[in-house]
Amino acid sequence: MLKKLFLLLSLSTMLPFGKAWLGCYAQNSTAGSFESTIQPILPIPDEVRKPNAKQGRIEEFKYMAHKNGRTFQKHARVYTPYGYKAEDKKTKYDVLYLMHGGGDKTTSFLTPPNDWLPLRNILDNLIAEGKMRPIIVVCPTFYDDDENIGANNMGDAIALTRDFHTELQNDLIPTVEKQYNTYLEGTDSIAVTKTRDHRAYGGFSMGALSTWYQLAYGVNAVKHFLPLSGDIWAYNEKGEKQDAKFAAEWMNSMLEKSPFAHDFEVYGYTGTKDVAGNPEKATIEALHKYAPLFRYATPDANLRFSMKKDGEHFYGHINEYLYYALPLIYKK
Ligand code: FER
Repeated sequence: MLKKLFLLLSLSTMLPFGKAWLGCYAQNSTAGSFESTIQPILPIPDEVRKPNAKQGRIEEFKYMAHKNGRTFQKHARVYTPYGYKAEDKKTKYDVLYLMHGGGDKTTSFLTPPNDWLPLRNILDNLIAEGKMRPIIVVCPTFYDDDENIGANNMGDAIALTRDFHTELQNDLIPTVEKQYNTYLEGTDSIAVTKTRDHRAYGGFSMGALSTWYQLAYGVNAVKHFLPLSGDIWAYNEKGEKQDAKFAAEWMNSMLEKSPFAHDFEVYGYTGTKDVAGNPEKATIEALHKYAPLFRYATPDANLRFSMKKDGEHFYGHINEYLYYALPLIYKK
């Protein structure tokens, strides 16, 4: 039985890589600028950067959160695809939750500055071109709300990302998935678990950390995971951050407790010039080596990983990763 883990204020340690790992890379690298174990990676087509005529909508969604004996209002951004009709209750949609990075907010993924590759254009274009099923995207915040970001330091952010799975399960999923046309029937944990195949969770940087913690603590609620530029932060009982091997073994021991230990999938992405690049690579390598519940580079893989050459730590590149990943999860 694993002792309770404590979280510390510290950034990830860079770890060296063995030859076997690099060999695995060379084998899977492609002519494009993106190394992948998933599929050949082509440059992002220019059309995808432009708005499609068939555009989805982005709305503000308000809900009540319950935390540490407090009840308070929070909000999230919700993308509904082109053609979504609130009154058509028979057409149901899968839901992707996307968590922002440290110091960011609910608008960071869906409405970033215009010069970044906008996620909404990617979604509109992939859906209009028939490359993926239409889905609903929900962008919440692990902070108490967008307004209080400045009140939280990095130490808070680690605890907030670790604990967000409780709010997702108890407050956000039951409200947002009842308001919108999704597969959720009922609001209790059994109803949430029953529909986990229709739910994905991803995030950037500290949002990627929240994704790893969602996998560790909340795999019963979610099946598909997208850690984008972030590694697993795991700690010993003294609160000291441990290496990737420890983190991988910790993750495996957490998953072993779930009936869904054999029913989840991870799509990890990062970039070679990203501060999280080597740390996430080390995490994936360690999961492959030390976490038997993860199958990497096998025909039945549930762990996939790609690195964009020269990819950096910002949403413009992160959104490119979603362009590749979403059609894999939401096959037509
Ligand atoms: C990482 C590198 C950087 C990571 C998170 C960060 C969870 C976050 C940095 C920041 O918010 O300043 O590997 O993994």
